[in-house]
Amino acid sequence: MARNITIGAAQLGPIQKSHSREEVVVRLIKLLRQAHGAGCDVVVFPELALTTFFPRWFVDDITEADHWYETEMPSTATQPLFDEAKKLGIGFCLGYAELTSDGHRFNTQVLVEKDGTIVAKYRKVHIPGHEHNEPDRPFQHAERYYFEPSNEGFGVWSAFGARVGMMICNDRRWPETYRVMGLQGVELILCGYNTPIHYVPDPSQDILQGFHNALVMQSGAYQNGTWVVGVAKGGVEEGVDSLGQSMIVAPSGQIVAQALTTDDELIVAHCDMDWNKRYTGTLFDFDRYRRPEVYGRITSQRGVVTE
Ligand code: CDT
Repeated sequence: MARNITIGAAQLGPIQKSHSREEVVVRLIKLLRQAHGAGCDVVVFPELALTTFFPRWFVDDITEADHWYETEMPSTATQPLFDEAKKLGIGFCLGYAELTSDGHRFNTQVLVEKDGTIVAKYRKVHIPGHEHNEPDRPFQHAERYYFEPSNEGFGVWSAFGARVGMMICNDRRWPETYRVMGLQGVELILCGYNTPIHYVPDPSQDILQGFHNALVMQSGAYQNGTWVVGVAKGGVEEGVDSLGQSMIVAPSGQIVAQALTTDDELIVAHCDMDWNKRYTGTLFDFDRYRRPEVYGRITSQRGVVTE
């Protein structure tokens, strides 16, 4: 029997500083209903989908930023989203800033099944940007100040009748992210992102943002024979322009759906989870062809060693 999942990628346009969580949740529910109308089994929202991308500002006392974080999920503001999804029988994946009861700060995504149960929580592993205030920048990317990197790694869970994994934004640029999930039989990877077009350390990359976004997700999908769903918060947010181009990528590496705007926009694809086997059972039959005995440096070494 074919294992088809209809997936909605619910791109968001900008969320300004003045927008409340309640206002954002109204937008999320609108996209959720649209996804339900399109027959989606699951809808994927972006990274930090409840607030503006606050790491663009630095505050000397981090507790002044506490209001950007969720201390529980569902929270009071997001409960209507959880309730509506359960009522409609549609799953979802939602990114948010998490502040734990013992004071840890993570960039997190939650995966919710069609019956409303929380399947898994994923905390971002690769934290980009900088730790300290860099006042000469036009805007900060202080994720390394606001979030600690998760040591929990990349899990893969059973959901929607498939093997589902998660990654967040910068994780998608690292091949290890996909391979660790590929080795757990992942069939579908869900990823939210916020990618400013202007890359301050090397502006020559600005014009390539869309190319690099597609490049990493298409190659990650193909090399691991998995579906990849990348969902942006795009558009001009507090003066910073961010990439849209949300996309759904097949295990062949082909883009099967892509957003046309940088605003709230739903794209949908009917995804056959058995398509994966054409790749994982042939060219990328890991058990037959991989050579882990010569890949030791991948896990024993972090930076480049030339001698
Ligand atoms: N949110 C996130 O991880 N963004 C980064 C921006 C580049 S690093 C400043 C990304 O990899 O898209």
